[in-house]
Amino acid sequence: MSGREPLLQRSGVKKVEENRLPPNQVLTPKWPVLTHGEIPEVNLDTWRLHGWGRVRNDRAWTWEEFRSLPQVEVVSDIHCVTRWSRYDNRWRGVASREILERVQPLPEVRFVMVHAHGGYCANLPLEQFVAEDILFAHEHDGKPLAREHGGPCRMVVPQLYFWKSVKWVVGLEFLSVERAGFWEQYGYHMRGNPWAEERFQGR
Ligand SMILES: Nc1nc2c(c(=O)[nH]1)N[C@H]1C(S)=C(S)[C@@H](COP(=O)(O)O)O[C@H]1N2
Ligand SMILES: [Mo]
Repeated sequence: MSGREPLLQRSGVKKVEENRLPPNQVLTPKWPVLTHGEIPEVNLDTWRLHGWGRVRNDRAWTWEEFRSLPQVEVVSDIHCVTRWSRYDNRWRGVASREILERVQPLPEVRFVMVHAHGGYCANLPLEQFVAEDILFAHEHDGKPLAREHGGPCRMVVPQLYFWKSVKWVVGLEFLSVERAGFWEQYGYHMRGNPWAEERFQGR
C-alpha cells in the first residue's frame, strides 16, 4: 500500500490488494487516450449538464452552477477493456448523488444513459450510478482535466470498465427500461464488471 494518509475518499472498490488488478489486465503508469472520433472542443459558456427522462425535476446546470455544487475528491483505479489498468487516479468533481438528489428520479427508474457532447453514450444501472465513488470530474491529479481525457468534465465510474466513464459528459437520461449505449450496441457488455470480465456480450 502507498504511504499516503487517507485524507481523500478512497474508492470503495476492491481495497484488498491481491484482488486489486482484475483478471487479464496489465498495469501501466501511462494514461492512454481512447476516443471514438474527434476530440470535441467544448465551450464553457454554452456547456450544460442536463438531467432528464423519468424525473421529477428536469433541469440543467451551467458551468458556474455545476462548479458551485459540493465538490469531492476520490482516488480510484482505471480498468480499460483493452486490458490496461492505471492505479490511484485522483479525481475532483461533483458526486453523482448530488445530481440525483436534485433531479429526483421517479420510482420506476432503474437505468441511466450517460450522454456525451457529440453523441457517444453509455448505459448503467441506477443502483451502480449511486455508488459514492462515482463523480463528474473536472480535475485529475490536481490539474484541470485535459481535453483529450474528457475535459472540461467527464464521468468516472471506477467499478466498471472505462468505456462506461463518458468523456465530455453533458446529459443524464433516467430510464425505466434499459437501452444499449454506443459500444454496447456494437457488442460490448451491458454491465461491464472488470472482475467478472464482462467485456463483450455472450460471454
Ligand atoms: N465521449 C466519449 N467518452 C468516452 C469514449 C469516447 O470515445 N467518447 N471512449 C471511452 C473509452 S472506450 C475509454 S477506454 C475511455 C478512455 O478514456 P481516456 O481517453 O481518458 O483514457 O473513455 C471512454 N469514454
Ligand atoms: Mo475503452
